[in-house]
Amino acid sequence: MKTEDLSLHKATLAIHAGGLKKPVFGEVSVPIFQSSTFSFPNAAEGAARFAGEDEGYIYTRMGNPTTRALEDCIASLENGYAGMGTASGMAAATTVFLALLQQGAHIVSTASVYGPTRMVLEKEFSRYGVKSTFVDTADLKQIEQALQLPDTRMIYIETPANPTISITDLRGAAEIARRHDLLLVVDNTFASPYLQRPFELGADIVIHSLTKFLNGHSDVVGGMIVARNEAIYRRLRPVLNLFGGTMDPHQAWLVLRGVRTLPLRVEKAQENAGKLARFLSQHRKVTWVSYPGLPEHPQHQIAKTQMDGFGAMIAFGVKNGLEGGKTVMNNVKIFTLAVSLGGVESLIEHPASMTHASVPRKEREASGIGDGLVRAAVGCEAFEDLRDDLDRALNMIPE
Ligand code: LCS
Repeated sequence: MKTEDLSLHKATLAIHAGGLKKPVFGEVSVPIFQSSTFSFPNAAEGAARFAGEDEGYIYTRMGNPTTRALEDCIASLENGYAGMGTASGMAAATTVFLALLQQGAHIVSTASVYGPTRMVLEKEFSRYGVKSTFVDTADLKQIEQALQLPDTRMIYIETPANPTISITDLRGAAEIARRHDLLLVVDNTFASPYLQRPFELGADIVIHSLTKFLNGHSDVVGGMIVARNEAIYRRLRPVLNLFGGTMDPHQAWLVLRGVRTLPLRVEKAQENAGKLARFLSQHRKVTWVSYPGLPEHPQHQIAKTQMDGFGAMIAFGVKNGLEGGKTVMNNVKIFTLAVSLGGVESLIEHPASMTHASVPRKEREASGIGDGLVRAAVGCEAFEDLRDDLDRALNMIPE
């Protein structure tokens, strides 16, 4: 499926990967093939496409040229075999669970994952007999201890994790998965393939919420599953097509447009984030900062070896806990108080009452998501303006 020259730099592939195999008019941008169905030149050809003997398109839920261009692009950036566009990041995660976990199966996952990823396993997949255990996967021993062999079939890691920004050693997790014949699935949303490529570290499946850095403009919801090899792809694709959580071509086109500037946006946003993390760690109203680029981050060394940069997400605590956090969120003017991340604009939010409110308090606190945690998704504005904005809002916290 891969047709790209993978020896090229990711910054080049982000711009060039995933064109049409046969341009129609020599167009430079991939067109939007806004067609639900595709005609067959004759009945034999229609039958051949359904039999999988001919690669031509049939029906957009089963494949579309614009969506395919994005799938090829992300698969190239990840060094994977093939991508599968999904309606959202949640559709990517749930398709992987649907396809690969049967009744009685058990999954071990990062405690600090995106709240709905945890909830869909604990509340929904549990109704079908799928068991799940959430541990601090930054500590590899906890993964090993949580295994319920032979029922455990999958290790599902989010790194950097949402919202604690803790880092899991992917090579170590892959070693555990290989030793016990388990699948390693990595949610690579926070890093993006520009900063981290889990297949190179031993993962079997990578998923993304494209809504974030890959699209980058806070105007699309979408997801992607990338398979390491053909065998895994063949287990996933029919399930995605049958359950129907597939991507629309217009959605794919917008994300493809966003991906073309991924390297520029990520470089700028993480430069801002690195400077802001240092600024916050010295601010007298800030009690702690979690950013993998800071030497005091507990997994700083692992982040250095498995990532090409430290990303643009920061978690921090302020004096007066939640009340202090509310003062900051209600008084910023350039940061926008909103969930999501990875857009060119900087956002700020409170996970315990927003993105992770669906996780019961006890589990939330055990996962390191205290009421005082504020999450900043740093964008591409001028650093000085972001710094002054946070400084002014922080200084409004009473002594
Ligand atoms: N994985 C991660 C790491 C995420 O952060 C999100 C969404 C998803 C998967 C789900 O993707 P979606 O279906 O929304 O495209 N994270 C969000 C967040 O932190 N704030 O708002 C959404």
